[in-house]
Amino acid sequence: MSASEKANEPFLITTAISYPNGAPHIGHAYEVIATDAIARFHRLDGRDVLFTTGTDEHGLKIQQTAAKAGVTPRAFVDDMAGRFKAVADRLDCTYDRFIRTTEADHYAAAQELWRRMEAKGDIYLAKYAGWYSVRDEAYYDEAETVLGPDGGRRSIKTDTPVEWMEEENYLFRLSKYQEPLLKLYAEQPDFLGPETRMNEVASFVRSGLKDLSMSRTTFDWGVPVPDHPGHVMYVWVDALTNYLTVTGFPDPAAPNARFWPASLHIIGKDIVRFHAVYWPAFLMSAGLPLPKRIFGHGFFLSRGEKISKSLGNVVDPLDLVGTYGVDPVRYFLLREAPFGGDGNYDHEVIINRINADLANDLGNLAQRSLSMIAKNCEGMVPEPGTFTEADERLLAAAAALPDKTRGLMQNLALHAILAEIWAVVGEANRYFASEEPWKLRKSDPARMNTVLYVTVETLRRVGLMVQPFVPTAGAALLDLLAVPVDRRSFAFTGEEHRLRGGTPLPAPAPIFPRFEKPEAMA
Ligand code: ME8
Repeated sequence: MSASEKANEPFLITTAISYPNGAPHIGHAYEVIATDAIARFHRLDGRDVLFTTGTDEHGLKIQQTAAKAGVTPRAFVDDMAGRFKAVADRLDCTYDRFIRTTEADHYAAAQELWRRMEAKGDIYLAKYAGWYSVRDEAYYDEAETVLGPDGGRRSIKTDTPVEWMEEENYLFRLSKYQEPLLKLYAEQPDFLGPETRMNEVASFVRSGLKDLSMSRTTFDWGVPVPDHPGHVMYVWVDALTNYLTVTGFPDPAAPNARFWPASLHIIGKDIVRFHAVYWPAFLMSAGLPLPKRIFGHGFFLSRGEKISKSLGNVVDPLDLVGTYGVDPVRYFLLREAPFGGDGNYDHEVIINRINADLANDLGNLAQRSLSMIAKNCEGMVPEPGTFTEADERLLAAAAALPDKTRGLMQNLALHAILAEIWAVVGEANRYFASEEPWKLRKSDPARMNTVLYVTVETLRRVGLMVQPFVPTAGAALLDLLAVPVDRRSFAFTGEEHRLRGGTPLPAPAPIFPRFEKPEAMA
């Protein structure tokens, strides 16, 4: 939630839409998992959430890749979109719509946005020439390119080959929006995060904006420009509009119309300029409200190297999940790197995280306390006696989690939320070890009951808070604590919803098994 937002407003949260010209990789997985965790958090906190993700299916690159594969662009994207959707499903992502830019309602939205910008006088026909990168679907200035070792020119920023292109196409008066954009950044500093990205974008805009090429005539795999046969929209114009399409734009009476303006666009750091410069400029031109916030997350690298097909280190998210399980992969990706910074992906680090944080700290504590209850308390939540200072301290630490995590969520500090939750888990482990309930069984069973009670009530609150991040394990833990499914939102974290002594509990079962390295990986 941005500072300017109220807790009861509808909350549209989106991922970037992926290019389906290659298979889904760990970067795509990271983005959709993080966005899902944020969406789940707000839903559990009682907000009206619309969460969308999808595929960006037009452009020359897709047309060329399909041609190479010997199929039509349509058949190609149909197949690939299914693969991206399957990954989001397998990662337990609770998107409300998987939007594909080849869908009919998206064409209608993109064409209407175009018409409004044109009606405003912001779109004009001109001859455009420049160094064009097919990979980036973008033109570069000569100064933004260098001669590569093969004698061909490349973009300095993205290291992709560029070729000289000249076409007559439509341009957007981006230059007109330089001042309004700078005003936006100044008045709404949380429009774009993290702060470093805002500084980069503001200085890019300050250095001067040139009008933007908006249509292509050299290929036809795109959304037709309305009333101008032979032109298709520049793929970014069409792609950005997906965020409006999902709200039913342009129909003000559409069921999802209340979700515009979007609350949060989650994107990677490489596409910040498109979202924080072009997108608000298009919307200003069309007279539409601007998204409240954009956040550019970092990149996941494989042992410090960029993930790329040529380096042969592309990680298939389905393989990763097959090896480690969905919740461990979600936990690892969100815990490993500060959201906004880059992360390193490494098998050893994943295994350590799974075994230390999940299996030992949380899994073992649940297993030990719940098996003691099964054996010594007739399988029911024990009745606590008077709380000691140590009991109160642990319960208070757990009770502070919802407010602490809400605060951190405002800054999208997902890794810090997990660190806070696991700090309480650590505290609970120290408490359990120092209270030694297994010794109290004979010497002071009433005190044993209290210690076990405090431990499982702490686990209940932890269980509620981990749901956005590790949904299956969170649900399993709450099942073991007999917390009814309709009492799992953050409204139930409070004291008055504590576990009740005498509630029968199911037989304990492990929630996070240890990861044992198969021979082949050792
Ligand atoms: O950019 N680590 O699509 P895309 C983390 N279609 N995130 C990564 C990553 C990595 N290694 N590699 C890519 C596009 N991403 C456009 C978006 S939105 C209107 C159009 C992120 O498939 C990347 O930053 O290349 C982007 O947010 C998303 O994955 C899709 O990238």
